[in-house]
Amino acid sequence: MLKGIVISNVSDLYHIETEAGSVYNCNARGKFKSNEISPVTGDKVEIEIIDDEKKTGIINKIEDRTNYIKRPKMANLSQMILVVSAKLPKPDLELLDKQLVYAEYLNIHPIICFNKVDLVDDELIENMANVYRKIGYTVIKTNAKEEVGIDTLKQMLKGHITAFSGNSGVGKSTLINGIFGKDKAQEGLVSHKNKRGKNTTTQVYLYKIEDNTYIADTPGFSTLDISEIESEYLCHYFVEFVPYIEKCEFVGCSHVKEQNCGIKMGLEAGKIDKGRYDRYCKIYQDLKEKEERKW
Ligand SMILES: Nc1nc2c(ncn2[C@@H]2O[C@H](COP(=O)(O)OP(=O)(O)OP(=O)(O)O)[C@@H](O)[C@H]2O)c(=O)[nH]1
Ligand SMILES: [Mg+2]
Ligand SMILES: [Zn+2]
Repeated sequence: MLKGIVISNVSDLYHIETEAGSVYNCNARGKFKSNEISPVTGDKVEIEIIDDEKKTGIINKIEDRTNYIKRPKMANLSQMILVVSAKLPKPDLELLDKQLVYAEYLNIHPIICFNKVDLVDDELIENMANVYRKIGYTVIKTNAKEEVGIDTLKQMLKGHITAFSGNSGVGKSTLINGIFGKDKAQEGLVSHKNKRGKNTTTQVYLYKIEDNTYIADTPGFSTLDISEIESEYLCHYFVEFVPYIEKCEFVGCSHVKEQNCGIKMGLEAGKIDKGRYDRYCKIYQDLKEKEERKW
C-alpha cells in the first residue's frame, strides 16, 4: 500500500504522485461504498500497485477531505492567491471581494497579490492594500515581469495546495512561471488552451514545487461562480462585518435597506470601509436576483 495524491484525472484514469515522487496510472475501485464518492484531483489516497514497472495501480482509499470544490472538481485546496493587477486590466475589487467570500466559505486561506506594481504609483496600491490588511488579510505586491516579490510568494506556498485566481491578463501565468523558473514555463505548463485561446477543459492539474507543496492549475476560477452561497449568509464571509451583525435590529437583516443596521453603524463610525460595503451590496443583490430566478 502506497500513499499519494491525485495530481490529475481524466474520466476513469487518475495520476497519483506518491510521497517518493513516482507517478502511477490508477483506476478507482468503483465508488467508495461507505460514502459514495469518487476521487478527484487533490485527493489524498492509498493505492495498491498492480505493475510497478508499468506504474499502474488501483486506488483503494480516499482520505478525509478538508474541502471539496464542485467546479472545477477538486479537493483539499488549502490556499488561494487572489491576483489583482494594478493596471491593465484595472483592479477589479468586486471580483476580489467575491473571491475572498468564496475562500472564507470553503475555508481556504487567501492571499491577496497586487501584481504589475511597476505600472502605477505605490501610494495607489497601498491605499487598496491597507483596506485589506486592516481586516486581517495578507497582502503582497509583485512585479511578475521582472520577478520582483516572487521569492516572498514562493515562501508562502510551502506545505499548501495553492490555486491562483483572478481576471484574464492580471499575470497569473507570469507569476507561476516565475515560481517554476523559465524552463518549465516553456513546456506550456499552465496553458491548456485550444486554438481559439479558450480554456478547453475544467480539468485541474497539480504541479509539485517541493514536498507537500503543489500549485493547482484550475482553468475554471477566472469566472468565479459563488451562487451556491445563499444571499442571507453572505455577510458572514465579509469577515470584518461579523462583529456588527448582532447589533442589527432585525433578525435576518440584509444590511442593505434596513434601518438600525449594525453594519451601517459600523460604516458611519468609519469602522467598515465604504468600498467594501458598496461591493457587499452589489454582490448581495446579484445573489438575490439569481435566487429569485431559480423559483
Ligand atoms: N508591466 C507588467 N506586466 C506584467 C506583469 N505581470 C504580467 N504582465 C504582463 O501581462 C500580460 C498578461 O499576463 P498573463 O500572465 O498571461 O496573465 P494571466 O492572468 O495568466 O491571464 P489569463 O491566462 O488570460 O487568465 C502579459 O503580457 C505579461 O507579460 C507585471 O508585473 N508588470
Ligand atoms: Mg494564464
Ligand atoms: Zn444589518
